[in-house]
Amino acid sequence: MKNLKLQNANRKRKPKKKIPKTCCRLSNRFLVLVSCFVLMKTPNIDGVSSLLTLQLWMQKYGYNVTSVVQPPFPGAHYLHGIEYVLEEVTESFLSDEFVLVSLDCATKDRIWTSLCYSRAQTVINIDHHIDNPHFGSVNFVDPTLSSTAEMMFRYLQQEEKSIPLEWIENCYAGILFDTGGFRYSNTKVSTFETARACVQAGINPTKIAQYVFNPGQLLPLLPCELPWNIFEHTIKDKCL
Ligand SMILES: [Mn+2]
Repeated sequence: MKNLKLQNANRKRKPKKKIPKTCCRLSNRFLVLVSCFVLMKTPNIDGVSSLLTLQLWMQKYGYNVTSVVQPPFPGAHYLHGIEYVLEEVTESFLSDEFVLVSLDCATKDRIWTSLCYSRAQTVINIDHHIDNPHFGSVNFVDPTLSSTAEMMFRYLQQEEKSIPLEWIENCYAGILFDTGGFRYSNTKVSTFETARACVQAGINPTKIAQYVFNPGQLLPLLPCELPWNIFEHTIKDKCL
């Protein structure tokens, strides 16, 4: 009986819309990915990590993707794909038709940058905030999940046969950040299930926790294409 209930719950969770297919249908292959602005000088790791994961995912399908993230990046330098992002874009850059994908933005007013939003013909809204008013042309909004990064991981699980470890590391960092290390009230049984799947896939939770909660304040901005193990000792020496 319990198993049946679980199966039904899982069936309910399955999204009707698929992210790559939706992008295909709406875009002439030019996508602009954006997240929200933050007042503090620390980056919103959930927004940036889910954006970068989607960027890597869409690049796999041959999309021309431009990602725009509010600087500074140092606190997010460890995320995979951060080397591709721009701080802002000009009006002339946005003169062609494009589809805007907004990640982790509770309202359209929080999108970085507002120019990207005002110039977009179509908006795909991917978010987990309960008060999200579904401002997109297409909306993927799931307030039952802890974070946009967790949403992204669930979509990847449903839509991809195998997920690169780098993408999972990004997602796990976002989940860890938004739950405050599994301490906030958005931490649910399902959050631990997702975290379990990430660890089972091979991520190193200790290492990612070091990056999320001690993001190398004293370290220079290191090139993120370096593999994780090159940083490990440096992080241990300087931060712990
Ligand atoms: Mn979030």
